[in-house]
Amino acid sequence: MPQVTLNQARDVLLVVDVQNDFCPGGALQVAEGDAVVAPINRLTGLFANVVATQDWHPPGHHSFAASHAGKQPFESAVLSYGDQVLWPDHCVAGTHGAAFHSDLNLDPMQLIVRKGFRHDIDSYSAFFENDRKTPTGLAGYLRERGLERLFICGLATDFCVFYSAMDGKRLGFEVAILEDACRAIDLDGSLDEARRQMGGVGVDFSAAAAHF
Ligand code: VGL
Ligand code: ZN
Repeated sequence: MPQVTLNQARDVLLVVDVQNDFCPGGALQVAEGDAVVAPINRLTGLFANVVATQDWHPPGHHSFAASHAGKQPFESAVLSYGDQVLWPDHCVAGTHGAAFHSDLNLDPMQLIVRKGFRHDIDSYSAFFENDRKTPTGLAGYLRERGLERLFICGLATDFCVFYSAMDGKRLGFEVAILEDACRAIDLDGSLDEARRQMGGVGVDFSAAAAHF
């Protein structure tokens, strides 16, 4: 869809986790994570509706490798709700690492959804925690506002962007990924797998930040 025409009454930009810990120098740095800031600042000026998410964990969160004896970051563990990648400590509530990148313009954000704040459960998706059923409240917010088509950008393509897109489709929203305003962690092929699964459920990859 080169040259995207927005329907401002029903379209919403979802800006995922553009936080210091996911940018170069951060605890869970994503290669070129900070490269999403400039395109996102341009996009937020074009959409009438903008929502952001913020990864927000208590100290000693269950998704942190350091909370599991003998486990290293990027290994997996089986938790009560299923498999979970174990991460370096990151996005601890109130710390510099959890803060948004300082160049990200927050003024257009109408709602900031914090997620991952329960000690025992991680939350990649903007819609559901990693048990796939505890809601964040975002679906109700979007529905009450009549917002039906999501354009997703931010970090990381293969985790929080991916799960948000899959859940968005599952909940009946139209979903497009602005891949040039996303960057990936790419753990053991996770980016290709995320693309494959998103394509399989009809997530739209044809739009890009450069088309606006
Ligand atoms: C994320 C891993 C752990 C993300 C958050 O924002 O993609 N990834 N927490
Ligand atoms: Zn996290």
